[in-house]
Amino acid sequence: MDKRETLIKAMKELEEDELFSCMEDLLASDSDRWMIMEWLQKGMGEVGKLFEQGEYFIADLIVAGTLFRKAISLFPPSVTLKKRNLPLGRILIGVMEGDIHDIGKDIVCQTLETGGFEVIDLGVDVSTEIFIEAIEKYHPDIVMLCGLMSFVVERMEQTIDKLTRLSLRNSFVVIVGGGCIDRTTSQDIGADYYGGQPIENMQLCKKIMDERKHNE
Ligand code: B12
Repeated sequence: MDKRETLIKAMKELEEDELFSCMEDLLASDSDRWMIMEWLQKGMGEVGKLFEQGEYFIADLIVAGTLFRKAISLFPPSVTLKKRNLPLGRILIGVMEGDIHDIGKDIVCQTLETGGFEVIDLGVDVSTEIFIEAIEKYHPDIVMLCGLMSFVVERMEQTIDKLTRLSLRNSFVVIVGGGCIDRTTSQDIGADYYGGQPIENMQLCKKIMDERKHNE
């Protein structure tokens, strides 16, 4: 079995020793962190499938989440750019009400901060009202709505609608992301963009900020 298969299988089967020995080898060989992350995520997807099939229980999801976080904490710290005088832009981010999955959101935040953005993280289970209060308080350039549970797509749409009705919608760009949504649905619910994977999302944010500065 190659390293990719070993890592995915160890994540899927929640084999801690195997997972960390494989991580050690990959890090020692200077493998790309985004590639490792993708493999870990694939393993997480398999965990999700086993949960759906009734073979895994909620306790297994908790173990999977803990192992994933521990695995990615082994990456050497990224060179942070946030010490520059001005951040590239201000981003407000939160996981929609009813959803407490935050591993993906945290990776997105970390990537953005490393890339030089100021990130205001509202955490998980964030209601429309909390988003509105925070938007009025912080005046972000970009608002990111996140979720993994399918039902939160409707909440994303309701939140975007409410922001439009309050005439707040034009002052920032809305990006949606997380496993609950895809590009097509993001357009259906009135978001400006679908964020995709963290690096792609950061590049998108840089492009948005360039355009905003250009239009000032
Ligand atoms: C770990 C896990 C948990 C952990 C979460 C721990 C934590 N602190 O986050 C715990 C145990 C808490 C949990 C609970 C539950 N879970 Co759960 N969970 C998972 C699991 C296995 C992995 C999720 C994960 O962290 N993946 C790794 C991260 C890195 O990947 P990611 O989230 O996709 O993020 C990446 C991208 O999507 C993107 N991204 C993420 N967010 C954003 C945001 C933006 C703006 C952008 C641009 C990009 C972006 O970047 C990330 C990095 O690449 C998934 C299975 C799966 N296929 O995802 C199920 C899954 C999400 N859970 C599920 C369910 C059903 C539940 C529970 C209802 C179970 C229960 N009966 O109680 C509860 C719900 C709790 C709630 N109300 O939210 C279902 C959801 C079904 C659905 N579609 O609605 C899934 C899909 C499992 C399944 N197949 O059935 N879960």
